[in-house]
Amino acid sequence: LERYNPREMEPHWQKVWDDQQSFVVKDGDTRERYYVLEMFPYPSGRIHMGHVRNYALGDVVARYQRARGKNVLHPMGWDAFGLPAENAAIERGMNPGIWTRQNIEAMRAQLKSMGLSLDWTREVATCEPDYYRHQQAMFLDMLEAGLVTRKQSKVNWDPVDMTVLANEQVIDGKGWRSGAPVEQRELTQWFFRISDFAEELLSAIDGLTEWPEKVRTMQRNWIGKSEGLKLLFALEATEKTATTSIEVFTTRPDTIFGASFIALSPDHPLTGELAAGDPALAEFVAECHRHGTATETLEKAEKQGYFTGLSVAHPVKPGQTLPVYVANFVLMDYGTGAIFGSAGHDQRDLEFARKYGLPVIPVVLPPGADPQTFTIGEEAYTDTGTIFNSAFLDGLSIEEAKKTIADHFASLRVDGRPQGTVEVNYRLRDWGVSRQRYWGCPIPVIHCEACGTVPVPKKDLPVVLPDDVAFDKPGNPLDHHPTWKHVDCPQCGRPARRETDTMDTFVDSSWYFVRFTAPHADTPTVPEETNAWMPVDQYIGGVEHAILHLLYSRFFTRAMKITGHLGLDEPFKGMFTQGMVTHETYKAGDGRWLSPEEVRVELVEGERQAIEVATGRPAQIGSIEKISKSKRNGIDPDEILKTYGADTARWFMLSDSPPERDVQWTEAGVEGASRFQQRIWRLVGESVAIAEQFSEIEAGVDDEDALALRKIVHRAVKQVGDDIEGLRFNRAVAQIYELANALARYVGLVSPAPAARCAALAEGVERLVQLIAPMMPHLAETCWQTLGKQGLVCDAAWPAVDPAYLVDDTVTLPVQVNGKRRAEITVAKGSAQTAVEELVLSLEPIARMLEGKAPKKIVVVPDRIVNVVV
Ligand code: ANZ
Ligand code: ZN
Repeated sequence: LERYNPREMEPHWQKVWDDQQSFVVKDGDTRERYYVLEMFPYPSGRIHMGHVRNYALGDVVARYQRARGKNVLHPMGWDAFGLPAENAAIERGMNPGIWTRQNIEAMRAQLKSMGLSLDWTREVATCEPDYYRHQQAMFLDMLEAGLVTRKQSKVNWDPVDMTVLANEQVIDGKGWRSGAPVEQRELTQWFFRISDFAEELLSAIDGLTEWPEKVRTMQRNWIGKSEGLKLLFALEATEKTATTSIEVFTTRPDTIFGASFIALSPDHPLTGELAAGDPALAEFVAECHRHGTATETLEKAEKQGYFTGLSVAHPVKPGQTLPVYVANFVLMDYGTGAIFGSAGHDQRDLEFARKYGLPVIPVVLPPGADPQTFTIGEEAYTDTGTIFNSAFLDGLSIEEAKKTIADHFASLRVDGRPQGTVEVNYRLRDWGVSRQRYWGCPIPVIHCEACGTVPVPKKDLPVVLPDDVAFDKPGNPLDHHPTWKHVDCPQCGRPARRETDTMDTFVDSSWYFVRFTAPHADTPTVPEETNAWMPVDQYIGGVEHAILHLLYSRFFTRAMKITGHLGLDEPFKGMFTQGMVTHETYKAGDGRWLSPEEVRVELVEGERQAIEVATGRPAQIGSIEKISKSKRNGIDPDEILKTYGADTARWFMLSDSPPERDVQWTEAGVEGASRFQQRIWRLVGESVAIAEQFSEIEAGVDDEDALALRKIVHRAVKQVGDDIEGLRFNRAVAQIYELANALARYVGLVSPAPAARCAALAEGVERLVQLIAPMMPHLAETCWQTLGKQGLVCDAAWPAVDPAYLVDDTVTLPVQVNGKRRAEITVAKGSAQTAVEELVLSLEPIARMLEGKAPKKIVVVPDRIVNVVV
């Protein structure tokens, strides 16, 4: 038998699937629908190993659900707008559109060579006017529905890239690409009002039962609900301002007796007022603005304060006052933009107090601690305990104290208002979608001096990005374009200016999964079609998208519902986040990182030793790391696909570790997968050869070995199905390995053999081929054909399981002839009557007694006894 040749067979089957449109959703298919989706890729130019893993996982689900008789939607597209295309344009002088479309071509070919069961007729690319015109239409609908606002806001400004950065793009206070220190600027921007949905997005998480708990927690934390108190502090009389009180937001009013200062945000109105008459304060504020707005940045930055000279009355210690500072760690857009500091029980407050010599008064006593001796050292005490040093709160728990103090302040008045009011706050901010960039979806509005902001009439959509743009100047090429932004106002007809901001690419990816349900429609969705497919039954992707992409998609789905495009709230029923692909790292003696191709790993006295191929010198084998450019430990999927074929790569991705964990790519692992592929091929060849010795395989009666094999086979079918449904692909793979082993052992046993044995083998091999089909689809098709089966295995129904074979125990039945015990048989518990009868008649002692005659009667008491009457 010849070796299996994936290089020949994989393109062959890919063409067959293509020609037969095997994975195209058919009109009028009324079977139960199943929508499986993997996160669509950014067309960077080449697929990476993370894609291989993601798409291998999704394809198993898709092919399995097809085999289960579902009408499966499994589409693919391109998240095609974004900064890298623009940077490539700048570096190579190439239009971002050309660069992107070339990359899509190349990557589509790569994905096709993976043999994924995708419906390519539904492909969408977010950079095509055919896609983004619908996004523009929905933007207008959202604008009308009050889901969009335009407001001044502070942004992270990258002075080198000349763009606004999302908080996630600010790393250690620097732009993620330029590395330049980020500044703060005020700009008028477009926002989606996601914060109005904070409570709804939070409470609906409870219903997402098919999501990983980890992701649900990340979503909850991001929304960041906190319940606390708004508290008014009366200012001591001063010349510096007419303001008479400061309002703070606190989640820990129970620590009020430990208060030692008030701090205002640098952007607080009162700060601004004071700074106008205090140049040193103005300079302090300016210094604060030289840092990014990212919370992370602020948290890491050293705590800085400026004493305003003002003070407030201590609200629970008559006659005492608290100094008012401006502090860099107080954000204007959270709570009220002002806090009271309780240094004993908040780390930031503690650092601040220590730095400015303010008192540290502990008011929460840890369980079992001695109130006489308990002090705060380097760390604030933030755990549970009993309130002390707090007059009427003494002895209460934190929760009790919170209630008591809330009631206390509710009944007092400052400036004619209740001094304390209960308040819920969310960390979730409105979603700023404006980007001062070319390669994105144009925001469809026009600014007119007379009419203000005017929506582009829907009949004028799409607002198409111009192709002829220049990147010779920093900033947004749409701004510098000679004609594009100059238009007439749709309302008054006077010369007006197009909005040159484009949308955040997270908008594009917030509804692509919806578009796949009606990718060619003239409207964003076709409600009957869309609602029939949605929600996505199983979504699979990287955990790096577990927060923003999913949250924005959940919001956008709601926005689409409100604007009449969709009939549901939650877009993803099942969510799965896969682990990363890792690889060993290698370093040359001089510290250079070496790529896996540049080293050869040998066994030297039982130890693995890397040798740099070019120099022949030993290299160091480093730690196992996520594949990255900087460590040069990348593996090019193209090389793997060429060398081993798609099935091997897919098999290895599925086999090695649970899909939610990281998988380490190793040569040895891939080699093993490749050997297994050949083993299956040999097994199929052997079983065909054995079958050929019998012109016709009749069912016959299984003997003990055949029965044992049937059990293994049916159990494997059951468990592989269960494991795939539970997304435990590595366990499914392990089951298949075991099945292959059992079949190989049986081949040794069976030849030459009675027909029944061959039938058991034939069934086993056929099932094996069906079980590997979702994972190694090309090999499976080849085997299917070799076995002489009709049609394609990708169209074959998932094999049925005979529950009789799943019964764990066998039973041994005494066999009587005319009431006298003559023999015994061992059968699976609950075996069918006829199967038992046949088996009994084939027993040697019984056959001898019958002397070729048929018995008068056989009585089978299931699982008990067999009586033959002659
Ligand atoms: C006094 C206090 C004492 C606080 C204590 C904490 C511990 P979460 O849970 O995230 O909502 N805070 C309020 N507004 C702020 C702002 N704009 N910028 C920075 N910090 C702000 O956090 C609420 C707590 O964060 C509030 O409770 C407040 O400090 C601070 F032992 O008030 B706390
Ligand atoms: Zn006008």
